[in-house]
Amino acid sequence: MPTICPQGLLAGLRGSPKTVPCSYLYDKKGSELYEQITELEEYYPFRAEQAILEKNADDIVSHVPKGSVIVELGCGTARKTGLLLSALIKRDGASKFAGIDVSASFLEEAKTNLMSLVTGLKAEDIDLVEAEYITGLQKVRQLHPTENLCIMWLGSSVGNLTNDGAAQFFKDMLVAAGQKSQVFLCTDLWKDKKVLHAAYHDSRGVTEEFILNGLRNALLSLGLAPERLDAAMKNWVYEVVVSAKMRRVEMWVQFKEGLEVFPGKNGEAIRIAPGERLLMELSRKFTVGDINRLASVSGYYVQAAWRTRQYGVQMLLPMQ
Ligand code: AVI
Repeated sequence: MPTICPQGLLAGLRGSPKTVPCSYLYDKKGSELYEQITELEEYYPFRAEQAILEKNADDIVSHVPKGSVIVELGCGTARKTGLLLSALIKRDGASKFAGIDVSASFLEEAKTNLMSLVTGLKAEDIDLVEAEYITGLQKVRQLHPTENLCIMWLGSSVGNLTNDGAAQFFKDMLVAAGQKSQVFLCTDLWKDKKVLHAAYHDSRGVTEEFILNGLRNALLSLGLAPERLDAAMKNWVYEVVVSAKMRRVEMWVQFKEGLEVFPGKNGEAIRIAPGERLLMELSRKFTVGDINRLASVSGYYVQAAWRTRQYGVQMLLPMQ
């Protein structure tokens, strides 16, 4: 999870359409709601990824050179990572892991989970790096100057970046990790619009609560009083748009009544007009062509892939 960035928020709220950085979605309540989302009937990506990892763990790790360090971006509680670490330990007798996350408590939880889930994993083979992803990768590279780094990015989180944002991120990753690295990238695939809509507009309203909570966090951080916010929230309407043209799900909030926010003490007013819609999150859904293009524009190629009709995981290697 990226850290809160007030400049990013102000820039987003002054843009058109207005946007909010996704970091505001993941406070304590937001992280708990996201965990609930992963268990929803309609939210298939979590289970689709898990099924591929369970079925193919041995084959996937056959593409990871012996002695590699498994690095996980945004490891959270590392619920799925254990599958690949166990497969590596079965093959090599040992495995090294470095988790990168901005939350110290998630990192500790990840370590506890992995130690109980993965037989044979040693505490001294686990590094916990509390940092943003790229800074964290630089630190892991310093800790392991010569080893191959297998960078795991699970959960299709790449889908929450724009096309250009993702390409830049992959380029930065390559600079930070160097040529002796590989990326294990998980991506949700483009599919039936109804399935996508339901996944982000679930019948229990958990995703709606997650998105509205993120917007509340953002406006709270600008100094809006909690009581005023709670009253204003009654006029917010959650909307999901599935765009076939952009191959993405867009999560919007429409304001039935306008709202004026003065950031800080003397900040220039931000005005949200009645009826205006604010883009809270986008979740891109990929085709195989999209994945190949993302890899090639950022200096990688797809070495191997494991895909179902719903979901894809792939191993990317730097082009030499
Ligand atoms: C974290 N990320 C990949 C989730 C997704 O599916 O885009 C976030 C999410 N937002 C609403 N539901 C899930």
